[in-house]
Amino acid sequence: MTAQLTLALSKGRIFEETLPLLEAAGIRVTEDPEKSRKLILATNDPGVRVIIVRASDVPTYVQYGAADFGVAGKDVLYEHGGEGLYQPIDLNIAKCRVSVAVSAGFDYENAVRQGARLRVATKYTETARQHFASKGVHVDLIKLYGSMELAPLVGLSDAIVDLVSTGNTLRANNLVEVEHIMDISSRLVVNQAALKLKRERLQPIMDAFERASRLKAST
Ligand code: PRT
Ligand code: MG
Repeated sequence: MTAQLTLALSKGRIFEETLPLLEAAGIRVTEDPEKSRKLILATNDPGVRVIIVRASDVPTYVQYGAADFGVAGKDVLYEHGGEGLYQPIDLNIAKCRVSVAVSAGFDYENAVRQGARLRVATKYTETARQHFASKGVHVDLIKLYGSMELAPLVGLSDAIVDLVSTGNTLRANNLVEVEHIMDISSRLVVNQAALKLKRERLQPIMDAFERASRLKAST
């Protein structure tokens, strides 16, 4: 009997951008998470199933072994801490950056120079805490779960720390990017026990992902 593998993915860009990598491993997901309400999806391979979870929950499912492997952004992994996770491959997908942004009229440089205490709204409190600590900037962090771009517009905060890809969302809300904190892409994460116990099943998939993502990086 061969072991069953469970892969944790989030709906949306991570699911979409992981499909070609799965394809390279000969795995096709036979249901569309945008159309179905099912949270457990079958594949053409009876030994592999996909579970659909919130992007920020992927590391947790894999850490506890409820999923053997998963795909998560470095933004999410950084906040989670990576405990219990083996992170073998940078998949080069779902790329963006974490930045500091402020309202167009706010003089960020000056506020920092003056040593002002800044109010910063973000979902990424750990990333933000480290960033501002390393710059010696004092901040009050306000934890949000979404729509960070709104916070400076209504006076909740002076700045936000958020993901930026095209910059369209910032522009549409009259915000400007004032600092680039880090580049983001998604990584394959594997449960450490599963890596030992199910290596025979996991290794060929990991190899296919590695090849496909290297190809993608070079184009
Ligand atoms: O939506 P939900 O609250 O369930 O979770 P999530 O927002 O974390 O999930 P999802 O699927 O939106 O994002 C999953 C992962 O994709 C993130 O953890 C990142 O690693 C990666 N990623 C890549 C992005 C983006 N690009 C991105 N642009 N995640 C979010 N965005 C958002 C960003 O937060 C901002 O609101 O898109 C907006 C900015 O985009 P631009 O193109 O207007 O700059
Ligand atoms: Mg989202």
